[in-house]
Amino acid sequence: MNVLLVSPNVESLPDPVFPLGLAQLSAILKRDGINHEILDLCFSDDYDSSIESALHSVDPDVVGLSLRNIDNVSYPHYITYLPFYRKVIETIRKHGDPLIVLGGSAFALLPDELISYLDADVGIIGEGEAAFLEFLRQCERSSALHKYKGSRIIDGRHGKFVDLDALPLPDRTGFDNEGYLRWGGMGNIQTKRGCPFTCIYCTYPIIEGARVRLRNPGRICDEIEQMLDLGITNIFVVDNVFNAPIDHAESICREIIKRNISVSWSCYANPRFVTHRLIDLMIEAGCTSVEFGSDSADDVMLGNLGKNFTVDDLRNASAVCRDAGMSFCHSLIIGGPGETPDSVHHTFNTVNDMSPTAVICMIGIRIFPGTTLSSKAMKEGYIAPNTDFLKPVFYLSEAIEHGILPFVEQYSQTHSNWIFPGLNINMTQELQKKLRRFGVRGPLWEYMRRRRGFLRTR
Ligand code: B12
Ligand code: SF4
Repeated sequence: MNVLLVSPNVESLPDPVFPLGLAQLSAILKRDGINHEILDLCFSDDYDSSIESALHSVDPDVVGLSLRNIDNVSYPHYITYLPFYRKVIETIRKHGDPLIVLGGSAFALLPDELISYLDADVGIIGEGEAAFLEFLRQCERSSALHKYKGSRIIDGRHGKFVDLDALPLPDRTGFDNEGYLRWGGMGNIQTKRGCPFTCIYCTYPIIEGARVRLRNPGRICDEIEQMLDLGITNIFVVDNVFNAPIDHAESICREIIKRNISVSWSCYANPRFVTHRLIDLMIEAGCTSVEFGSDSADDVMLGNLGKNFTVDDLRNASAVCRDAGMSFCHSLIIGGPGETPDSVHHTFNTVNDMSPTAVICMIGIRIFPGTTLSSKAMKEGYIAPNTDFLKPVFYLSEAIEHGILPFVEQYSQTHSNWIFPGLNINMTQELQKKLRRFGVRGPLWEYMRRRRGFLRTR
């Protein structure tokens, strides 16, 4: 049995992102002796010929496509990746007749819609490690692969979450690690899966489950050491929230310090679980920045969005980071249910007073089925029951709908450390390339305060 694992994610903003899920699947296939190769289209400058030559060299029975993003969830200038995925599949079909299997976070969000839009054979929802392997074993036993043709969905989430410590470490050897470090500024690692919190718009519990499963700090450090051997010196921790549970976060830092590992890293954090002790440990372990999933700095809006912290928690977390000298960023989502011009002004002023290194501000919330926001929007008549979610649909409170874009355009002119991805304000592809060319590593927002001076010197 020959397998080709494909990453068709060519998005380069905010950075090209290493396909960690595929590296994890590659490790599983290697462990079980299944012959496979990787085709990562991220840095290809001729997609058709990259696909053609991979098919020629592997002659795959099965092609596994890792679908990470549906669209860039950014309003108003959104990008959808689906036509590109369709083109990739069409090109594969032009050169052979392998079974096409879909998986990845994007697939988990819209499985029925994607399998039919992309005309694939099989789709696996959830963690691929157990379900994909089981499927390949079935294929091996069956002499007639064609019986799997025709859209079939396997739900890999049915109570069978994998034991993370029983997994082999991700196999990064078939990938362009140097390219990701140079142009993406970092590699990535996962220290847990699952999120127990209940933010109304969030898809993460659908993708990873609500039960938190932790990895052993020793295994995590083994993986970091392996990454350092590959030259990956800067890492993003992809956990939804790194610092909850707080004792797990502390144990990881202690293990990095104990082993004297020299690595720079950054992560997402929840402001409710920030203490001086944790932030000091994180800095000692090489952490250079944290990104808070704050969403708002208005207590009513935090409640409406289902957040489990208050504006006081945000103030405290910001003060702790400032005191310790840790770069920090607040990620905001403006326009949720109940948002008004007053709550927007309050949020902007309050966040500014916290003196963050940067702010990443999204306008409108991309609605996905299965979330509380989706049911609410349907109940309010904001979206119809037969809404086509393949197209980006955004929730934007009526009270701010008309004034918000001119307001942020104007605001950004005097706040150069505020990034508005949906409007390409203060972070563009040109700026990103420029900074990476100078060897800048880590999340680029870390450089927002220094940016002006940095560019002036050129
Ligand atoms: C960390 C993260 C980021 C970081 C990444 C940093 C880094 N250097 O790694 C940053 C901040 C840069 C980022 C940016 C973006 N992100 Co993001 N991100 C995530 C997050 C939280 C984790 C992703 C991850 O690494 N998971 C760990 C790996 C191991 O899991 P995995 O890839 O899903 O793989 C598993 C399964 O999916 C499956 N699987 C994977 N491939 C395959 C293939 C087959 C054949 C099979 C069977 C199974 C399978 O098995 C794997 C192992 O269990 C997810 C949310 C989430 N919880 O998944 C969002 C998420 C992936 N991001 C999302 C989006 C939209 C974006 C952006 C477009 C946002 C923006 N406008 O900037 C950009 C795109 C960047 C890019 N170049 O692609 C969306 C994608 C879905 C969607 N809505 O379209 C997600 C799901 C969040 C959401 N809003 O719903 N992101
Ligand atoms: S937004 Fe973050 S904290 Fe809230 S449910 Fe999603 S992953 Fe969990």
